[in-house]
Amino acid sequence: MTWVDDLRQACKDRLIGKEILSFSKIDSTNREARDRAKGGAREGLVILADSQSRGKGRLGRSWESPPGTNLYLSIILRPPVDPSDAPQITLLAGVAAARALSDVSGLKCLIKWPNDILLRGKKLAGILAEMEGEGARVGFVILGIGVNVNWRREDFPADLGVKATSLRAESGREISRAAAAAGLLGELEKEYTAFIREGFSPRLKDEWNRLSWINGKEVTLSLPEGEISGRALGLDTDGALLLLDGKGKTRRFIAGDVSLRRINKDEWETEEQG
Ligand code: BT5
Repeated sequence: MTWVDDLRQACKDRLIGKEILSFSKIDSTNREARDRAKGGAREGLVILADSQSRGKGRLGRSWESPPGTNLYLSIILRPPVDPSDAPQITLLAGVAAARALSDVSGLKCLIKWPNDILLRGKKLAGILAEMEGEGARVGFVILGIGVNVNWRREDFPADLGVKATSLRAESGREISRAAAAAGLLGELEKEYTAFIREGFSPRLKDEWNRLSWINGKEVTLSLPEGEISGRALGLDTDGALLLLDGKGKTRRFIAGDVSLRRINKDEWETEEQG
């Protein structure tokens, strides 16, 4: 993959992407990154693949990963934070991805809590952050991101047709994978280093709320004990999602515990039951 050399050039002086391992085919970049992290690989290592045979989503779901067209990458992070703060990594990655993908395409990409990037209401990218604890500390986080870049609509599997999209399908033009990946890793570097310095800052919270697709919408969350519906109010100061329930009570939810199941009855269900 020659475009990976351009990406390496763009990332050579950064923490994230200083070293990039590229595979033409792999089962899952998250699996590979996890194995390498366990073996002591340094923070910032990026595992990239042209295609995946077992790309992972959350809760045992899968990620469609055809060759020659999209981005599939995983980053090893070693944040010095409590495990309870690890879900904030997904939130900062959402901000970074929405901004980078908007910049490279000129189209407005938004975040659907907790881990999707949407373009015109359809899923453009997904984030999968997997944490490994070391006692009371985070040992490492594998931050995996899949982005549909040049995937043609006619090549989407039938079941994704109505709910997924790609940068090319929406912009009508080919987008450089090197440019998309360099922008994405660059924004992640900015947000991650700020997070290490400042924690989950008011600036990051405000930025997330500005890029949120669900704020103000009626949503249904799937919890282990059942479903709860209400109006999404946006993130709280610590990154919890605030939901105004039917009784007028504001409730808080942490990404990672729950998934968003429905946005209004007339819109497509955004997630299958896990
Ligand atoms: C996610 O899961 O959205 C996280 C996806 C993370 C994928 C990256 S690729 C690089 C790295 N290595 C991995 O092995 N994984 C990460 P979730 O919220 O569970 O969404 C999964 C659902 O999205 C599926 O059940 C489908 O409905 C849908 N889906 C699958 N493939 C898709 C695609 N390419 N584009 C849009 N939607 C897709």
